[in-house]
Amino acid sequence: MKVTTLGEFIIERQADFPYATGELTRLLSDIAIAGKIVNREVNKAGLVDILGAQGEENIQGEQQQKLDVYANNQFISALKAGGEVIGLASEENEDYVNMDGGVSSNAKYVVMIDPLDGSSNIDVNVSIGTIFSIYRRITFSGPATLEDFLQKGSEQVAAGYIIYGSSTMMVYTTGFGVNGFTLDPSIGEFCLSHPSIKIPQTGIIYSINEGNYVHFPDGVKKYIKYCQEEDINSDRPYTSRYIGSLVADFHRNMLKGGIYIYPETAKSPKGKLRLLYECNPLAFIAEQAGGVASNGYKRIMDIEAKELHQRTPLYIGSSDMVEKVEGFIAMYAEKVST
Ligand code: AHM
Ligand code: MG
Repeated sequence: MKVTTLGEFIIERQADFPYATGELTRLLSDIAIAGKIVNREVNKAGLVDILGAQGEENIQGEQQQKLDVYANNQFISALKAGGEVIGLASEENEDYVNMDGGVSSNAKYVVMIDPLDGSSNIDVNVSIGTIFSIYRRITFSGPATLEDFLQKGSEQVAAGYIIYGSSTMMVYTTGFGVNGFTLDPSIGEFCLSHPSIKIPQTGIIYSINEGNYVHFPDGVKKYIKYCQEEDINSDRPYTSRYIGSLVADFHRNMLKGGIYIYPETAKSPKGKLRLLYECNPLAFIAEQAGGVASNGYKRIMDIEAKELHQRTPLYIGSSDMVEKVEGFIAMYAEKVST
């Protein structure tokens, strides 16, 4: 059987766009190469002295792990050298990194990235991921400015993730469906393994950190009880699966059908996850695969971004399931207001 590599696939796709310049193709290839390098380090994390905390906190006040820092540096240097990116914002940097000057002077894209999400799982050999989001800059020249980064998710040109799991995969969309590529370590190439991914319209998996139950909004509490009730017609009770690694939880639910929820809580009224480099890119992928991504009230990709590290509640996955929980949230909100 003929194997299609990621490189071949993006070049074949580019041929459908006669005016394409190849810049996005090169940018995606740079991300894939940096991903392979990060994968190599993740795979040998138990072997070398790379495990454990770096001893510094990032802008969110969380402990940075050595591999977070390593991954951040890899993606920044690959994209700087590639010359297609004018600026990059990362979960690991308080401010965005400007890349103007040199090979990037005429670059038209900005990238937002979570270089290693779920990093608390590194030390215990659980799947982690890289999430990225690509926009066209909206300013015309010179260095990137904050407004280039604060675009709505609906303006994304491409988005994707790399999951470092039992195998390593890159999944991405440019707005024409979602395709997944599994890394074949013997040839060092991502190979097309999951063409045209579609999220089942409904599923039987719900993923949420139930330890926070007492802090959840009432609509979410009621939805969880609904998931746990017995009903043969709708296959309930559903199955609860929560890894605590967003990419892995999302990936499983996309392939099998399910919902991932990180709601606002009494402790974190804006939720935990970040809009620009965690929620928007996964929302773009979810929608392209036929799913839904919401903050409980509205589409994630319609949210106005006001700051780089903005947080939002996230309800994402199979359309019927996200709509169901939105219904519970709306029902409770009505009861409160009447
Ligand atoms: P991180 O960006 O600091 O790694 O945190 C994001 C992670 C997600 O991968 C995961 O879904 C979530 O945080 C888990 O949070 P919690 O431990 O509160 O359930
Ligand atoms: Mg993260």
